[in-house]
Amino acid sequence: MTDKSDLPPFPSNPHLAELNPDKLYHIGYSTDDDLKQLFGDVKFVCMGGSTTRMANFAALVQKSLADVPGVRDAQSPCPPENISRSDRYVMYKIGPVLSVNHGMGFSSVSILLHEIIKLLYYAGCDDPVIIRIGTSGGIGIAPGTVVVTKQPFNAEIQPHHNVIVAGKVAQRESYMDEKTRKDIIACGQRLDDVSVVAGNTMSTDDFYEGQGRLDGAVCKTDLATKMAFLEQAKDKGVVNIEMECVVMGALCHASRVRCACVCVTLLNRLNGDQVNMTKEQHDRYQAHPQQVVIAYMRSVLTGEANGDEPSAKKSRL
Ligand code: R2B
Ligand code: URA
Repeated sequence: MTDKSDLPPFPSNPHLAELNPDKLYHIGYSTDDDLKQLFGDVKFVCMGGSTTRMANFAALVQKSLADVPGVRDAQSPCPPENISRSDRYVMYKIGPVLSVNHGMGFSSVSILLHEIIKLLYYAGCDDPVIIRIGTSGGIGIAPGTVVVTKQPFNAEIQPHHNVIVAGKVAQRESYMDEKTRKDIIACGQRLDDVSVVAGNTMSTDDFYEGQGRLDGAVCKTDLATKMAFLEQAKDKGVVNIEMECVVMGALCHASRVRCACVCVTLLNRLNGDQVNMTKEQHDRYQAHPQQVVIAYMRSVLTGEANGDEPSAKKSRL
C-alpha cells in the first residue's frame, strides 16, 4: 500500500489527492501496491516503441552497467523479467533503470506516460528522468546519426503540442531538459563510431501522410508540396521526424519531470520515403541511441560527467 500522506501535492492534477486507490490500469499497478518499495529507487525511465527492443535494452543495461553500484547491487533476475502486469506495455527494472515500451504514436505514448509519471510520483522518486530512445527519419543528415532533441515541434511545424481535452483543443508547451540534453550529448560524443547532434524534432501522429510521405495507401499531396514541407521544417532547425517526442515534452513539462529524446535517423527524408535497409543495418543503427544513453546513465550513476552538479530544472516529484 502506498502512503500518500508524505507526498507533496502533485503539480499538474489536484484530483489525484482524492483518489484511493489510483489504478494505473495499463501497467497493472495501483496505489494499493507499495510503489515506494517497488519503484522508489528509479532514476531513469528509458522508453522506446517496440517490446523486443526494450527487452533487449534491459538485458544490455544489466550487462553494460554490471559494475555500477545500484545496478550491481540490484536483485534483478538474469535476463530481466517483464514486470508489467498488463499485456499493453512491457516493463523491466534493472536497479535504478526502468525499461518500458510505449508503442507508436501520440495516444499510445500518452497513456503510458500518464501512468509512468504517476508511478514515479507515488514511488517518491528523486529527480527521475524519462528518456525516449527511438528511431526517426532525418532531414538533411546522414542515416545512423543520433539526434538529441532541443525543441519538439508538432506536425504543423509549431513548437508546441495540441491536445483535445474534453472536446476542446488545448495548446501545451513542450520542452526537453536542457542540461540533460547537454550531458547526453557530451557522453555520446565520447563514443567511437556514433555521431551525435543536437537539433529540433518534429512529431506527427502518423507515419505516412503526417510525415508528408507519398507512399501510404492514401496520398492527396505531391512531391513539390512534400519537399516544401520538409524544407520548411529544416529552416526551423528540424533535423528529424518521429511520432512521440512532442507529447513526452508536453506531459513531462506539465508534471515537472525532466525528459530527453535520443533518436537515430534511419533515412534522409530529402532522398525518399521508404525505409530501405537490411535487418543488420537496422539493428546496428538502433543500437546507437542505446549506447549513448547507457554512457549517460553510467556517467550519472558514477557521478563522473556531471561534476555532481544539480540538474538545471530539478524535478519536484
Ligand atoms: C519512430 O518509429 C515509429 C514508426 O515507425 C514511431 O514510433 C516512431 O516515433
Ligand atoms: N520513424 C518515423 O516516425 N519516421 C521515419 O521516417 C522513420 C522512423
